[in-house]
Amino acid sequence: MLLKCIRLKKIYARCIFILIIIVCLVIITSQFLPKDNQNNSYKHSKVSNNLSQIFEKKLRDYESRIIPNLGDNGEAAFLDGKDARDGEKALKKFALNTVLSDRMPLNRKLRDPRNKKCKDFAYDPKLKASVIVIFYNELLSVVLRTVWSVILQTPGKLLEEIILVDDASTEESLKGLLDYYLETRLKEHRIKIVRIKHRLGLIRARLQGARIAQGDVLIFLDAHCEATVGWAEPLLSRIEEDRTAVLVPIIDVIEATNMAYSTNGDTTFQVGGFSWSGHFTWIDIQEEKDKNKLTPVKSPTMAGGLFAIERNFFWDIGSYDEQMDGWGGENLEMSFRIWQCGGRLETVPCSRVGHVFRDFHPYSFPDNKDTHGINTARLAHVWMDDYKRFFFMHQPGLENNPIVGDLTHRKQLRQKLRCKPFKWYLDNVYPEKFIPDENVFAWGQARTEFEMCLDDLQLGDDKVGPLGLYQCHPFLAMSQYFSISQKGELRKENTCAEVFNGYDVQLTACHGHQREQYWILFKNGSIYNPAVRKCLSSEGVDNGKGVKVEDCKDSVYQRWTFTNINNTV
Ligand code: LR7
Ligand code: MN
Repeated sequence: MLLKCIRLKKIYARCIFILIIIVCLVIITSQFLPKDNQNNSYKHSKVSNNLSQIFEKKLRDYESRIIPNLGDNGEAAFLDGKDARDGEKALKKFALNTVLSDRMPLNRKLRDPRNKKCKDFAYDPKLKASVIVIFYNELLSVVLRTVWSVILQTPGKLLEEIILVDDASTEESLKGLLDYYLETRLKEHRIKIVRIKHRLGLIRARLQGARIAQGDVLIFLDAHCEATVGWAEPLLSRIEEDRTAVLVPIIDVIEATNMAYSTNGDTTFQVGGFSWSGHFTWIDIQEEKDKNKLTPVKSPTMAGGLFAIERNFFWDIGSYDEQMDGWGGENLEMSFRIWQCGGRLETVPCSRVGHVFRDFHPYSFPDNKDTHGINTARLAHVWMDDYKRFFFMHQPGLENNPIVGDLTHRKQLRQKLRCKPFKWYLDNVYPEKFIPDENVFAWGQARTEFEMCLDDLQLGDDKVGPLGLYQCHPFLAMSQYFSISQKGELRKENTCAEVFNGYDVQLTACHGHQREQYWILFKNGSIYNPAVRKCLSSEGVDNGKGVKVEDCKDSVYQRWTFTNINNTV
């Protein structure tokens, strides 16, 4: 009996001992567990005392290495010796000189890049902005410089909050250290952090930020931007005037090599266009009346990373396509949707923000999926009506591909909002956009009797190179798609055949002034260039080489047959 009692006591003691150990373990691990892993926390979480000391030391070390005034006024900055060499290496790895960024003050002062006359506008908006900055594995100093620039350049009464959205970064410094920085260095500012547990891609990450925003206006920024003086006022004022206006600042370049803030002068800027391959492009302002304007200018599309939109309007007009993954396409989707469904997109010349343009993505994508292609296929199906044919000529593999996903909701949205057709958009918003098979004299393959076709030889759309000759493909591929435009250009989307030195034929940017870019297609199939009084010829041209112009004669080498001829133009 006694023995039994002693044994029981021992068991009790053991149990209690184990219990105590478990409790201790729980307490210890909860101390050390990074708080941000626990939840999609909306307020940055308090950093524990132990970690505080570590972070404080890290930040002090970091701050002591900052070189005062480096990069001030947005001037190019340079480091010497090993730092310079490390910077070069970093540039290759991150597409950004991270070494330099880490040594530059986080609150560097930029010069005012605006046109002087912008100061004459007396903006006095009553609206407040929620600035939403999304990031995935960005450099901490670059993210913080973005935050600082917003704080320094936005009057307090116009700034409701800054919302940082961490799209499940794996970079350690963006976790507790960032929280600690905000808690200690930017305590008095309203900054929230949304921590996403599993990477959502930039589209859904922006949505997460928008969901908790409380300001009247949402302003989205990439996490490597610097706002400049007076950037917010004209955006908010314009939205106050018209809540359906979605606005883009002039996006200046922060050089990835030396962090210089560089502009294209203070009057010239471009607006957004698109290519049929589904990419955003910069285009010149077409209408004379809009050139050199300082008030908002119509823009057919936007780049996507930096824009302001009234918060309720953002939701009313369909926010984003939540089924878009990763990166890309959402900018054109939103651009088309805004115009087609009753809003407008404008560039605001008196608002300027710098953006670090990187040569490549310093991050990888889960599953290596072509999210840009898939997302663009989605938007093509929903918004582009029959004009999607051009996109799918570039991406035939995506046309009937289930990978594109279900589109029911987006199509319903388009109906619900009674959005206009894509043709309306082209006619009214972007009339200068070249449509390869509309209002043209001829289009398709231009073939000779020897089954050889004009071919761009895979020349990039912004490059200059020979107008080539290649075996005709059995189907109409984009590389062999040429048109004779109403203006008499022999062209592709943005490049036109031009005669050089009276002999050579090159594809080069269409300039619209005709001369050596002017061609006449005769009934007998000859393509004549009046400026040099010669005809396009394939005589003696090898497969994959450039065609030329020669004196016109009745020759099989000078006869071209287009797939389609339009007699009505
Ligand atoms: O999975 C990801 N999750 C993210 O949160 C991948 C990226 N991101 C973040 C990233 O950290 C960055 O802050 O998303 C932001 C944009 O990514 P970038 O900077 O790599 O994109 P980008 O500047 O090369 O690309 C442009 O096109 C994109 C298309 O999806 C987005 O719309 C970007 O916001 C957009 N950037 C701009 O418009 C800035 C001007 C550039 C131009 C032209
Ligand atoms: Mn960017």
